[in-house]
Amino acid sequence: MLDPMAALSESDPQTTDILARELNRQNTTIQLIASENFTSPAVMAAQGSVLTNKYSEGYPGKRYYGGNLIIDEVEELARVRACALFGADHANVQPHSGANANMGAFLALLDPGDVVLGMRLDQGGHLTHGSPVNFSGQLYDFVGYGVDAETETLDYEEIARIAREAKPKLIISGATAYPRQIDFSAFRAIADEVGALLMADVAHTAGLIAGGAHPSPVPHADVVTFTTHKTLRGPRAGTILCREQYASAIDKAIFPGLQGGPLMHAVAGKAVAFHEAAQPEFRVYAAQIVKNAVALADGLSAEGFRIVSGGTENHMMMVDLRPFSVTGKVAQEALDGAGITCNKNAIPNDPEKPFVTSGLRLGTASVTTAGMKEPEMAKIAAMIAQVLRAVDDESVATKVRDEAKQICSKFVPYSSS
Ligand code: DSN
Repeated sequence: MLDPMAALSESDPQTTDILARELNRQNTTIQLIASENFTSPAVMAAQGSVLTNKYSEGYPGKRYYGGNLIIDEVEELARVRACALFGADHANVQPHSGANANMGAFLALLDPGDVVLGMRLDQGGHLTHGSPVNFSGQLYDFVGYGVDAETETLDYEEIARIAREAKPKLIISGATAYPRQIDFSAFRAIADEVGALLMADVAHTAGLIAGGAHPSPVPHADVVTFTTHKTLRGPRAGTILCREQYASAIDKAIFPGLQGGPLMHAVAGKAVAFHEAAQPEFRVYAAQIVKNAVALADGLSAEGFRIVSGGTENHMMMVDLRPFSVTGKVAQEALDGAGITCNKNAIPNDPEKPFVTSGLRLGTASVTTAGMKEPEMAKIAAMIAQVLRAVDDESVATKVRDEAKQICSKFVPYSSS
């Protein structure tokens, strides 16, 4: 039996040491980054397999190099499993990442200069939804929508008004920092009214959708993109789903349009992840992620934090830190020192610069994989409050770090280590 880790420790002690320390960090500190998760050893085995050795430009049955008969099976398996999991007509499982999946969708559906409507980055959208520093904002004419200033939720009437004015060729629904469910049927109605195509970027919620804990965009959107490593808990990569009429354009856009040889070890990891997400226990997992997010948001709210939009309906919450008079940057660093990993994040209409921010984005996919439930969320909320009430107090950081380690010792993501 191949044992890549044993081989590594024999041949390269330095790299082995780094991996061992990172494993220890993941096992002994609390992971609250909303876009992360602990993928399964089975997914990791696929990713660390001999499939990394193979060049497979093209698609199953139509490859440029020989020796792909077996590889074809794994890509077909991943494609069939993705379509079955999400009820889609077609899946392209080759995108190396979510950004590549989005770029592939744009290449397939748009010409440079076309008008696209997407959520603004400073309101919760993604870099690839038209930021001027990203290819999307440079190649296409993006118009942005945000959240309502009062409710901090999407205002579909306002989005419709902007769409009528901008007449986009494509509308993007989806976000990286939005704690509420998204009404894809409302987006479809807007797209139909203005004659636009509809793309849903569900990178964050793909696992919730697969597990029935968030509505699916598949019946409504022409194209759906997502990463496979967030709530879906698979390998670090991307996938595109689309209606049959766009299948050929999407496939051509990814290869040869955008990428060369696919990462077949990652494609195998996706096949494994789609299989895992189709199991009944994944539905229980997805529901628990949301329950944990609600519990964490409630706990933080009781501690005096302001939760953007008043709560959460998915795996994440946006925490306004201004009642504690700390910035996102200071809070992230203080929590890091106390064994709680999270990221600073702009909240809607944030007065601070993007590298400072007034907010934190917290997510519960990883802690839920580790087995934590509502009682642990209440403890974590109290620990976050203790640290952020005394960001310069090393004794508080030490006490909370010990507490985090103790909680993690009961909920170890990779217990065989
Ligand atoms: N970095 C991802 C996230 O944290 O949401 C988006 O690309």
